[in-house]
Amino acid sequence: MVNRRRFLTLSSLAGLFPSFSFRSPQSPVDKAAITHPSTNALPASIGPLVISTWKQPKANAAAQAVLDKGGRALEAVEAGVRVPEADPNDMSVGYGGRPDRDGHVTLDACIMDEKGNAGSVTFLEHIMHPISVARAVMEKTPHVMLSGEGALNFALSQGFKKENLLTPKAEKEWREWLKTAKYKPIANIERHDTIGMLAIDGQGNISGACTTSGLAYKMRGRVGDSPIIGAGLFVDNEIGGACATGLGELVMRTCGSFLVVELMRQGRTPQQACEEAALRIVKKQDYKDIQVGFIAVNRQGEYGAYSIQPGFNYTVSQQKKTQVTDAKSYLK
Ligand code: SD4
Repeated sequence: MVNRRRFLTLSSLAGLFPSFSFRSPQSPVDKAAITHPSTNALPASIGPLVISTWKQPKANAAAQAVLDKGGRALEAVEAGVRVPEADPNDMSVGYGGRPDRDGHVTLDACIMDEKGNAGSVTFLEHIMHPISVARAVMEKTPHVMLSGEGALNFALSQGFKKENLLTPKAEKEWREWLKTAKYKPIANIERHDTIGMLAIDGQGNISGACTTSGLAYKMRGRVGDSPIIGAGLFVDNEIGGACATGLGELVMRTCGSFLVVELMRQGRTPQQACEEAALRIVKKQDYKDIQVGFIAVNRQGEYGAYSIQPGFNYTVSQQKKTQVTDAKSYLK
């Protein structure tokens, strides 16, 4: 009976779509449809483009400087996100980041290139540029992700310097927080600056980077979405790239950035894909006081952004112009 019903559904679909062919799960993949990423150059007119989460004109400028000299998108995103990593006033990333509830600054970062290579570090302490350690994981180890002590030891073996990342300002705020120690993230009040950055270079190749100190006053050992390939960042050179920011737990549960890229693969524009991924979260999870934002770019150089709460913005640099734009949001 079930089989008959399934057969009827399939045959009526076939009637509606004469060119529709049914593929059994065992069917071989259509190899002709697979293109090699490096053969997929963009039309030159699209030109280099950089898009970042939040207000990041300095980071975008550093990325653009690399692209203007003909550099790779991978070099550009690394150079770009290193700017907030070294900025003590950016309290969601790298040096000066807010610590965990025990007063330790622990960092998460990942990077992905146009060939689908990926590198990531999680729960990394004492290293100012986790994005460069993530790149070294990608390029110099057979692994994708290193964590905690192992990530630190690897970084030191690569010549990275051990530093104290807790600034007096971040320590003072943390000690203030300790007086009540109520842990509850509040959308856009606990200021977010986590940077996710996507770039398209002059060759039409796409890369992305994401780096953060994670949620302020998180439990020790907590890792968010930002260093997780497919959650905080995903790039597929044949389609485009996406980054997420906000409460990582909600992004991880929905494989947010991977979802955005897959929705673009199915034909959504970057804007539609960001909206649909955010709606997926809204539909399944308690989002009322919680922020999640997505940015995305496709191979045609179209981009989009969307968030659950108002207050999310993003920075685009293209043809020597940089613009910060408020993203559309689900709640008004
Ligand atoms: C996290 N997604 O650790 C990060 C936080 C963030 O801007 O994006 N802050 O969950």
